[in-house]
Amino acid sequence: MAIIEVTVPDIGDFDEVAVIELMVKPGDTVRAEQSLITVESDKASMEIPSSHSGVVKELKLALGDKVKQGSLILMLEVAGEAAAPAPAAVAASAAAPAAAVAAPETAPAPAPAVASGPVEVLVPDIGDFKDVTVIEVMVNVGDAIKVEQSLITVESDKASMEIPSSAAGVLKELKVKLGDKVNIGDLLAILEGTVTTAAAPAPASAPAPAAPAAAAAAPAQAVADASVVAAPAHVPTSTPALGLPHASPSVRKFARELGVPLSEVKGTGLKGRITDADVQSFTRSVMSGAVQTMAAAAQAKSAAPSGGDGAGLGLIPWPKVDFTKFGPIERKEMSRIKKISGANLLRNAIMIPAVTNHDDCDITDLEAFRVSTNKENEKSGVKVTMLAFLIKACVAALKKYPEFNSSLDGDALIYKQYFHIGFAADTPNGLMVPVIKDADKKGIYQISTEMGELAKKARDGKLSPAEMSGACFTISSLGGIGGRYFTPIINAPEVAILGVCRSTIEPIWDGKVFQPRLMLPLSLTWDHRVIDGAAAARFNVYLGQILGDFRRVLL
Ligand code: CAO
Repeated sequence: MAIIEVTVPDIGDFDEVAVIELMVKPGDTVRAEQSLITVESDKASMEIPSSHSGVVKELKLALGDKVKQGSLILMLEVAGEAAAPAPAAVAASAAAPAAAVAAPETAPAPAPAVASGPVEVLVPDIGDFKDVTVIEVMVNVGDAIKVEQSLITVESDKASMEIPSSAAGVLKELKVKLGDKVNIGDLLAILEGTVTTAAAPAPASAPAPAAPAAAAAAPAQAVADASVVAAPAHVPTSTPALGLPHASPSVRKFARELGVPLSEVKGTGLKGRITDADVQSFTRSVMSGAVQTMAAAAQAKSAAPSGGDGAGLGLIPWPKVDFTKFGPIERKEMSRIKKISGANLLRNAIMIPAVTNHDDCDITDLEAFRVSTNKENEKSGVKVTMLAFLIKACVAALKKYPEFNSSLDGDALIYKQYFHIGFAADTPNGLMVPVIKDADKKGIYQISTEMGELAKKARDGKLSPAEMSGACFTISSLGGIGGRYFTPIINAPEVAILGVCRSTIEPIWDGKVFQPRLMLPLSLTWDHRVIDGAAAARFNVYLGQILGDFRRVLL
């Protein structure tokens, strides 16, 4: 073990930028390239990654501190004697956005060129960044644009930055929209009227190589022709930020994942900066009905006159009732697990077009086999459960119908070639879903044993994140409790979940007489974007056939 200093890598000409977020604390284990802090100038923010993997021993800076290249971030305990140097790629990627922003500070003031439009404004050199996403469009067609006025904000997973206009004029056409991916040289906007462009600084004065200024890249001829100019990467520190809520890229990403409109979140961080905790507390307020998003309020308003007929997602506010008017009450905060699972369940219920198929399957023979096996094994102590058989049967069905073992990734499907099965466990603190990894490679005894251990850990609140992650498909069994059918909610990004209720003896017609058979009710919920109704029915039928006669797995 060795203790090393982790310092701010080369972040271009960025000097004295403020630390606006600490993303790790002493005792945390960090990976190389994991973000440690976020720094921000008035136009760009970026996350500074760790050069090594290790355990954080001591943080050497605080919120609000100003840092530059070489500033000490923290002390890290790393494996081995000597510390390897920071990987070049890490420093380079951290340096890229800063370089693009700060580069032209060293360029001499260019003489403006005047032309009559139209003029194309291109994306300037934004360092090593490729395919960055447009997360904000800051201007509208018809706006009078000033030179260096910010037009859009782009964001990678590590940094966000505003892209300014290289020219002044009236915005005739915007060539990008929210969510587009852009690269250097892409057409951003067309200006018209009398267009003043920032002239290219002499190439010799452009700082190289980490920070090639875009303005330097704009060919002088193009300026003279008044046809194409790249927006300068230069962002004057005096230009105020326009409208974009203050938050780091990771907070923005988090908010986007939860569908939280950042513009409505009050920041409690340094200088009103929005933190992860602010996004979480906003989500909680919306969930509890204490706060309504503007979009929901607007929709509710527009839906109200027609009687709230469900147009769009026009939700009326959550009812606010003074329960004490009706009788004595006690208020109790929900557990942390309930709050977290509640947010996930809500998203999954709203975002997935889910359908549930109900079916019954005959487990008379399987239950007889299970009971006799448990009798034989009474001394060994391993109790075989129905759920273990269900897990094995589901693995067989997932193999036969692989789309049930997939996840949506944009317009593509990821087919998993492993079979990790989650099972819902009822705990005093709320619902948890431990995962049996590689269930296809394990026998019924091993699955039963692991399930018992995981369920105990869940009840004791001792499950690790790894033991709850990676599931391909989930089973929710209420068989030990009762009930007939229910409609389980899919655990995204999985695409299906099996609900199981209590088996009962039913009279089943065998063609001649009614036979008493033990029937297990199954409720399969599936994502209709991925799975068709016919496939779902086939999956359930096949599952029933296997549970009816496990020898079918061998066919
Ligand atoms: N039909 C009839 N009896 C059943 C059955 C079924 N489908 N499934 C289980 N049983 C029986 C068991 O055989 C056991 O009986 P014995 O004690 O006589 O052997 C008894 O019910 C209790 O079983 P169990 O629930 O303790 O064990 P399990 O393996 O079936 O389930 C676990 C384990 C962790 C899944 C379960 O304890 C649990 O937490 N279930 C709740 C899951 C849940 O909350 N789902 C809802 C999610 S959606 O909100």
